[in-house]
Amino acid sequence: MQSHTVEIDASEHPPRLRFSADFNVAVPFIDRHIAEGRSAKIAIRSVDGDVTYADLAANVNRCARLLLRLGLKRGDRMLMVVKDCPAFFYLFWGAIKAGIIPVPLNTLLRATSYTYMIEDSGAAALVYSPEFAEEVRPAIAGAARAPQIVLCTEGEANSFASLIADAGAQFETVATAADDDCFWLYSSGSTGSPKAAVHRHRDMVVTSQRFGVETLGIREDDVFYSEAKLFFAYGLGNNLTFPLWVGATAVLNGARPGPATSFPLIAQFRPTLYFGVPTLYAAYLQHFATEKPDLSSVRHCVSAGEALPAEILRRWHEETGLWILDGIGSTEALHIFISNAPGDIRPGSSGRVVPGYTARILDERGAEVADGDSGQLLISGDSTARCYWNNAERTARTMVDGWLNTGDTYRRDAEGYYYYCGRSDDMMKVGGIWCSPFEIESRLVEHPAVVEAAVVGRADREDLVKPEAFVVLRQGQAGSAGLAAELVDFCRKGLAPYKYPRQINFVAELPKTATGKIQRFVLRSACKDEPSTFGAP
Ligand code: 3UK
Repeated sequence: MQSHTVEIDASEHPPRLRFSADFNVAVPFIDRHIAEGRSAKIAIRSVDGDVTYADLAANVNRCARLLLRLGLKRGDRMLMVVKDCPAFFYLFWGAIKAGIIPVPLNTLLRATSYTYMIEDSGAAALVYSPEFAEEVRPAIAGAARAPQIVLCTEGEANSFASLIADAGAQFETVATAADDDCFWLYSSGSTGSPKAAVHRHRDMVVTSQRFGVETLGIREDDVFYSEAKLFFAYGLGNNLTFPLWVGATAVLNGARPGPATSFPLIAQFRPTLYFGVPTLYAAYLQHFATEKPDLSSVRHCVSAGEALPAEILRRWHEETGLWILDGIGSTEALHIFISNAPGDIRPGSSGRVVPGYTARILDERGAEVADGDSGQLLISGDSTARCYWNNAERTARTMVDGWLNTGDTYRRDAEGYYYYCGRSDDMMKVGGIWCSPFEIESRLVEHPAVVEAAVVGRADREDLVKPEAFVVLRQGQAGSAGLAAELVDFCRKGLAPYKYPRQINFVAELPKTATGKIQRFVLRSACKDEPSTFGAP
């Protein structure tokens, strides 16, 4: 077997994947397309122009050369605070080709979160898009140990764009193995500090093949469009991994997703595969009254990140004639491991187990539950993270004997369809993005009027979860709509912009256990029947 190749043995079901001894995943995803004659094919499209497979391969090589020339070494971490643009591809794949570990970060975060990740990762380099300078620069200044190399992607002398222009386009791939560490992705923790899932070279092959090819049926003539950004595992799979696995085309949106930016892209580039999140499907349905995009190019719509309410699926089908395939994935599993499939859709269900993965639902004692009963969902498969970086305790709790505890409560019916029943911790998904109640509470109590706060998720009219706060005010402070608006604004300024309570309830005290722990479940049930005091503006 040649180096850096993967054989797919279709005589077995699911087909077996065999990796060569030397295996650097940048070769099958980037260089293979040149060898297979796709040099002139367009790999990436955006409003800034097209990038062919030949340009992509050359720029990946230039990036790999540049990173080594700047002094980075094999195994070093390179943080990326980069918007969806071709440079994201060059950096991510260029680093991998050179044996450097790229770590894409959520671009919506604030400086304190970046400081934490700089310190936690011990990163040797950080690359950022100029749009995020305002949070990234103070984050570096505030870190106990700053990365030795800091690069802006464009717009200044010595930016990444100007430096790679001068680099040669040839590069000798650094030899790695399929099981070697390849890239990391941070995921939020319930206590507020994020943890990095360490992924291997093989993992992107597994997700592309198992979910991409074998479940969704992705093909070379597909055009991919993902509303979820590349820094999310969901977006990374949808728009960076899957298209490059089958030699297809990705459409990038460098701006915030929404009708104003997405609809023109859909009209211009006519995607065949559309990847959204429930909150956006719901928002677009609202928007259809005024404007409706031409979705006639789309073969399949996919949804993940949070459960897709059956009603949104029904209305989307009514309005567009298209079904949405809901699937559950995670940063730790890298992509979707239970999913609905074309021609096999159960509204309100996450679907069935994706080929190559195994799922178990366990009760509190660790025994498998009967069909119809709910319990903890565990999965195993070849794309799951090796560990969390620098967090043995968390790794031991979440990843046991090859099984990944998802933290989700699920039930399975007799036909093998899985139904989401909620989280087993206090974490919530807002618009498909993790939101820690603890983080919002910590921000609220920084406000001079607030003594204590508790945040829980509340389902809105569309059945999508939004954070709601219960706030105890300092003596002499009176709750008012004005103060509620001020607290919301205070959260929006200090936290990632989506992490703010949509409702504020002023209460005299919070329900607590004998040991003083907030009983969020009491507040959650209160949410169900009582109207809220003050809505967010
Ligand atoms: C929740 C869902 C119900 C669930 C992701 C596709 O969301 C992704 O990764 P994250 O690490 O979050 C994982 C958690 O999100 N969840 C995701 N999808 C669904 N709950 N129905 C769904 N369809 O709590 C899960 O544990 O941000 C999604 C691909 C890759 C991903 N990383």
